[in-house]
Amino acid sequence: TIQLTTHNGVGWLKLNRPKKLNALNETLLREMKTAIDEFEQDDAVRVIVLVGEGRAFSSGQDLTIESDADYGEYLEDVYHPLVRALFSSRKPIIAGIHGVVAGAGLSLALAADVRIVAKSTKFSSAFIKIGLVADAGGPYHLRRLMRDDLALDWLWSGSTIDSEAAHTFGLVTELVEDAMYTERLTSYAETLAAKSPVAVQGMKALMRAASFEEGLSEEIEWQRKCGDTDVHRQAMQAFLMK
Ligand code: LHQ
Repeated sequence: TIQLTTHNGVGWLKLNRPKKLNALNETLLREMKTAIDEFEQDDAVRVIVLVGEGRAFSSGQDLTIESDADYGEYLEDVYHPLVRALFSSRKPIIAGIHGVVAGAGLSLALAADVRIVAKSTKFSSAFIKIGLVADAGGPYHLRRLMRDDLALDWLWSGSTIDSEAAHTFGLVTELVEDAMYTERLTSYAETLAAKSPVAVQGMKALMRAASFEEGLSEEIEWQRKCGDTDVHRQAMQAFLMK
């Protein structure tokens, strides 16, 4: 239900249940978690990209789940290990979003570091329409990205918004014409993968620093490591030579 490929330093994780618009079932979610762990360990993967096969990124939780299941247990056991793996990954995670993104599919996309979005994408908060709260870390990430009142207004309404509105909300890193979307996503990911992995991962870590002082103390370590890379030394030499 997922498809993994590695090319030019990019690990592609494609949700692959196109007939169900990549609805998230237990098998798929567990496979995703394992894949993220594998990408994290694999030195050939410098950047992770999440995408969906077919006409959507993801329609959210597979609603053929038994409605008398204990959703709390399901979240704890199936979603939370995955969203923790995404949150704690040292590598950049890019969500490539097209078509439709709904419910828990939206939560996964919001867990990525950046979102490259095709213009025709529709964003659906979905949850309230079936009487549920937003889950899978979605509210946490929404709070970082957009105003609290607008986030609540959107989640309470359950409305579907277009990509321009999502961009205004702060949910979109880069909006791309549909015709250019795949090409742009690939070049974005491969360009990032070609940069110094220590500097790229360090930037991410420092953006996550819990406080000003923690940031300062962490940058000491990161800049020391970066200063000791060939990429840096060669770039300095090239600058001084010119
Ligand atoms: C689907 C789904 C789907 C199964 C399309 N499941 N089959 C919830 C529960 C428990 C615990 C954990 O957390 C959660 C969190 C959540 O994620 S709640 C939100 C769940 N998602 C939704 O409520 C969205 C449901 N889907 C839709 O509203 C529509 O399908 C959208 C607006 C996404 C797309 O509409 P259309 O473009 O008109 O496509 P479609 O509805 O015709 O769907 C195509 C097929 O995919 C269809 O199957 P079929 O066999 O009839 O061709 C759908 O049944 C299936 N599908 N979403 N979530």
